[in-house]
This record gives sequence, C-alpha cells and structure tokens, in this order.
Amino acid sequence: MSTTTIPEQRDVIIIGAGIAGLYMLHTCRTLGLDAVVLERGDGVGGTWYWNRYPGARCDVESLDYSYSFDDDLQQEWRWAEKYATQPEILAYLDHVADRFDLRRDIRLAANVVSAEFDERTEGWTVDTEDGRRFTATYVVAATGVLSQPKVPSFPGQDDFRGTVLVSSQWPSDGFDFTGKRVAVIGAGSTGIQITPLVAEQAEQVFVMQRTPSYSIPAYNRLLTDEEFAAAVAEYPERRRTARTTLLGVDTRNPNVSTFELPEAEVRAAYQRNFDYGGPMKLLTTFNDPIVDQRANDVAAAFLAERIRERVGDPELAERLIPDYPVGSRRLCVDTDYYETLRRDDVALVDLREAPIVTFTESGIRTADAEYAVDVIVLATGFDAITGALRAIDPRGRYGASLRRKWDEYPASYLGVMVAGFPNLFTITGPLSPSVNSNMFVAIEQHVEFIARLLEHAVDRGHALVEATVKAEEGWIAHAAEVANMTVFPLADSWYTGANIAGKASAVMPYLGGIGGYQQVIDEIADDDFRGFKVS
Ligand code: N01
Repeated sequence: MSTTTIPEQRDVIIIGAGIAGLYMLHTCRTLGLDAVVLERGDGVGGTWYWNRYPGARCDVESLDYSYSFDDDLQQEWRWAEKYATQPEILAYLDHVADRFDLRRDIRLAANVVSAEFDERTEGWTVDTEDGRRFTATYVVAATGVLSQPKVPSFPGQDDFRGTVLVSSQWPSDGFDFTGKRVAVIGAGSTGIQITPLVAEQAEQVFVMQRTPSYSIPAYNRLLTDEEFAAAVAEYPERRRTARTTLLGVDTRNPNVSTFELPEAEVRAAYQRNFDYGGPMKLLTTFNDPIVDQRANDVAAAFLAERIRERVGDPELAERLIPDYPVGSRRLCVDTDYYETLRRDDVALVDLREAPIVTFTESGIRTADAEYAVDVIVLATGFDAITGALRAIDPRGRYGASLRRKWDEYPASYLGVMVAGFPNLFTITGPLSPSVNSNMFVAIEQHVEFIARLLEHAVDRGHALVEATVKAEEGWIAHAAEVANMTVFPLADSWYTGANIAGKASAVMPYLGGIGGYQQVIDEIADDDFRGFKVS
C-alpha cells in the first residue's frame, strides 16, 4: 500500500488490545522495549469489547479468569459473581489499561491490514486501514482466537426486510426485542447464552439448530465476601496450581479413571460436579473421557439424562442430545437454556431435518416450512485460532504468505512462532493450549515465554529470532500424535477448522494441557531455547 506519512518506529508492534495485547505491552515496558498496540476497535478489551450480546459471560469462574501477574491487582478487583458478565470483564480490562498506564501506547481504530518482513532491515512494516504505517523489529500478534467472525451469507439475505444482528458485532446501545418475532441461528455457546434472554422479551423465538451442544447449567450466583476473601488469600497457591493442571484451573478433582470406581460412585461424582455448575469441574471428573471412548460414553449417557430431565418433553430432548463424544466440541454453559425451550413461545427448528433454503422478505424458509420473523440473530461462530491472522496475511521471508502456509496446515512451533516468519510472535497461536484452557493462563504462559525468548536474544546481542523448520515439523507431529490419542478428531468443530469451508483440517489446540505444555516450554527455554535460532 502507498503511504505518504512517515512511519512510526518502535521496537515492538503488538496487534490487538485484548487480554494478550495489554499484558504484552506491560511486559515489553518491563523489558525496556518501546512498544505500540494497534487495536481495530474503539476501545480495549478484545473479545470482551466486541461480544456485547445479551447474556454474554465467561464460562470460567471469575476468580480464575483474571491476570495473576500483579498481586495488588488480583487483591483489589472484587468480582461480583461466580461467572463474570461481559460488562464486568470489560470494566476489569479497562481498569488494567488505566492502572498500568497502558493507553498512551495504544492506538485505537487502527485496523491492521498488512504486515511485511523486510530481509534488509530484518524488521517489520505494518499498515493500518486508515493509512498509518508502523515499523518495528518485532511484531506480536495478540489477535485473539475467537475474533474473526464467521458470518455466513444465506441465499436471499439482502431481501430480508427485518433486522440482522451478528452476536459479535452487537449494537453498543443494545437491542429491544419486545414484541418481536426472532430467529436465532446457531446453538453453540453464544446461541445458548442469547436465547433465554431474548425469549424473556420477544413475542416468539425460533431456535435454529444444526448441531446440538452439550450444555451444563452455570448455577451462577453472587460471590460472598467470605468466599472472595478466602480465594484472594490463597491466590498464590491457586495460580501456581492452575499452571500444573490440564485446563488452567484447579478443579480439585482426584486423578482417577471412570473404571476405578463402582458405577454408583461414578454417577454420584458426575452428579456432584454437575450440581457445582459449569463445564470445567464436570469435564475433569475423571481422567479418561477425553482419551477413552468407553469412558466418554459414560459421560455422554449421564449428560443425555440431564438434558432429558431439563427438557421434559422426550421427543424434543432427543433432538437436543448430541451424537458426538463429550468434549470433542466445546462444552457450553447455560442459564435456563433447556428450560427456555419448553416455553410455548419458543420453538426448536432442527436444521438437520430441514435446512435453511433461503431468507425471504419476511423471514426464513427451510426445506419444510416458512418462519415469519422481524429479527434474525446470527450466532454462527468464528474462523477460530488462525482466522484473525490469516485475514492480515503477514508476509515473511521472501514474501511468503502466512495464509497460504496455513491453507496447507496450521503450522507453528509451540503456537508461538511460525518457521519462515522471523520476529513474528503469536500469542495462543495454533498448536498451543489456547482455547482448550483458561485463556488468561494460556496468555500469561505465552507472554512470559516470549519475554524470556526476547531477553535470551538480547543477552546474546542478537535481534533476529526464528523458529527452525525442523522444530516446527517436530512440534506439528507431536501435537497431532497427542490429538490422535483423544476424541477431538471424531467430531467436526471449529477446533479442527471444519466450520470454515476450505480450511485445513487439524486439531488446532494443543491437547497436552496447560501443565504439560508448561513443562515443555520450560525445558526448551532451559535448553538454550531449542528449536529457535537467534542471530
Ligand atoms: O460459535 P460455535 P459460538 N447455518 O461455532 C451454527 C467461545 N464462547 O460463538 O455446528 C446454520 O460454537 C453452528 O452449527 P454447526 C467458546 O469457546 C464462550 O457459539 O456448524 N447454522 C453452531 O451451532 C465457544 O465454543 C462463551 O452445525 C450455522 C453455531 O452456529 C466459541 O466461543 C460464550 C451455520 C456456531 O457455534 C464459539 O461459540 C460464547 C449455518 N450456515 C462463546 N453456520 C462462554 O464463555 C454456523 N452455524 C460461555
């Protein structure tokens, strides 16, 4: 792109001012690096800036879903509820931006459209949509894992006379559904959160489901002062333990197999964790459902029973019970989702029986019916993990295109660097724990690892850091081997890229767990950052 302005020169360009970008900026400053954050939104917060739909909240408990790097910060932020709402998480991230004086190095409404490595200067040039140019030795992509919306275009979409709302591009002043007839397309985490709140206001809701989800009740509630004080007092231990666990949360479950206990005890253990609420504890009740289909069948049967119980109507329940292994697609957490589907003014439309044929002027036509609606909500998901960076399509050595490389396979060394793209770091990139864990922990792991790697290079008087092809190939093979020991490849999901036409098929999150991954990266760092070349 041509530009007449003089580029702004920094040591580091960070793309994205979400959880990762904010912490990366703070960390760069502590390393003495001059960094700037380029953020496409008009505010900080990333995911929690964009996803303002009704009911948006996190499915990791608020006491775990926060930064651990500053003790005063974690002592002073008083989370209100067991599961924090989007406005509260956004307020927290705004607070972090102010508290650490980050805003002076954050450029808002700066949508990065290209990033190019220059062999001669061994640095990067980054352009924004509005014509600003930045140059730096390093680029850190803190672009998020669920930040590139997947917005399908349905036949006839332009003919529809009503309102189309996209969950991750929600109007900032909200939307009043009172008296409206509404179709919600999508029954993943987002659709499941939106539906009960829309149903409270709307005249009629059609829940348009293609693939059902397993959903666990949140049993959300206010946190008591005693509970908060106790958690804060033990934060150092809680955080330390989190980094040794599978999911980045200490679920306090014993490490036992489904088949070590009598059936009645297995059932009781599942029931206890179900009654606790949320997916984390339930998913780790036993250590084998993710790696053993027979153990998974036990979990699936238990959850199917709970769906039948909550739905009441056996025929409706059968349409809501998934037919894939528990955990192979993201478990959802809900407040009154199944109960909402029992309402007379809410109807489930099973798109597997009759797919959407077209939008019409007045609604949606499926293969066997016509649904007249005023509003269509698209809760259709994301081009996950690689989508945001693919959209920028960084150019590495010899002009190589990252998009083209990832069209073949979501290649990465540790999810941190891609061979052929020197000095470009990815936070929670493909083949790292990322979405299969508490994202705050995964992000802190990466920011701290990248910081160590940069220090390692600087200590040796070098500026160029890159992953070797051999190391990348080894990591790809290892990540695939781990994934193939699990049930993840058995379902089509956004974990495997299957929700995006033409996307390479691979289990993108590294499934060795936060604890296993921490051991790997510590060992690599101690071994002179094996697999990274600094020169
Ligand atoms: O997206 P999804 P999401 N016609 O991809 C359907 C996190 N998150 O935004 O599966 C009809 O899960 C699609 O059907 P199918 C969390 O990690 C967390 O809900 O393709 N339907 C599916 O039902 C989560 O997993 C929280 O058959 C179409 C749905 O749309 C991730 O974000 C809250 C369609 C998309 O579900 C993504 O969740 C929200 C089409 N053309 C999100 N295209 C919490 O913390 C897609 N669908 C609680």
